[in-house]
Amino acid sequence: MPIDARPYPYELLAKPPALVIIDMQRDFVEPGGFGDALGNDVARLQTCIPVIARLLATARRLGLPVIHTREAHRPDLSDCPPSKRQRGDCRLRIGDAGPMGRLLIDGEPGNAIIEELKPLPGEIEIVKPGKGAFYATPLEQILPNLGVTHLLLAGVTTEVCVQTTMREANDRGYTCLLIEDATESYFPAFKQATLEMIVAQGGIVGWVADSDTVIQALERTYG
Ligand code: C5J
Repeated sequence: MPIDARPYPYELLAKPPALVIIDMQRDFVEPGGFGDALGNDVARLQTCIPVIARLLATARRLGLPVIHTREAHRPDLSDCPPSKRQRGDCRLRIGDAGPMGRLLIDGEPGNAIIEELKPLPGEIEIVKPGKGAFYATPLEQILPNLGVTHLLLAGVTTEVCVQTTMREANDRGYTCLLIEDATESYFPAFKQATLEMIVAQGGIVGWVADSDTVIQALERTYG
């Protein structure tokens, strides 16, 4: 049963797609984190939390593989290029101490995935030093082991880590769909532009659909 998507229906196979939830961590969605230090209005990102929570509950109930990602650097910053740390004109930089611990550092309270979307034991959590989830991570080995060919993407931010990951996956042959109300950006125009870029030219990067449509199709197909 296909998902009614743009630019045309997205086929669901007998083997279910994986739900990939990008960087739903306190550092991006809560005041006092990395996103806030860069001068963004983090409240904008919070609107997609209940949507992703519904998708996550559906994926768990239907037995879809779930992959969470988290942008993080080692405490010694050995995996953080100086060019990334120096970027921007911010009060606090990656590795500096903020109200939720050191910004964007693995193991700090502010780097954790938010409580509402916390991974269950056994779910895969990819810790990534870059914007894309394939760069310097084991994701490239994990997906073939799961037998997954199709990815449903959600998370933040649409035009940075979500789009980078979707493009990386598309180049590796994965058939990707971005769930449009399950992703958000600090910049509404960038979100909209990303959605349009993905579906342009016959779906040059993949497909886009809303969460109700995705959930209904998943329930009909795998329920
Ligand atoms: C950013 C992300 N925006 N998760 N990271 O730096 O999109």
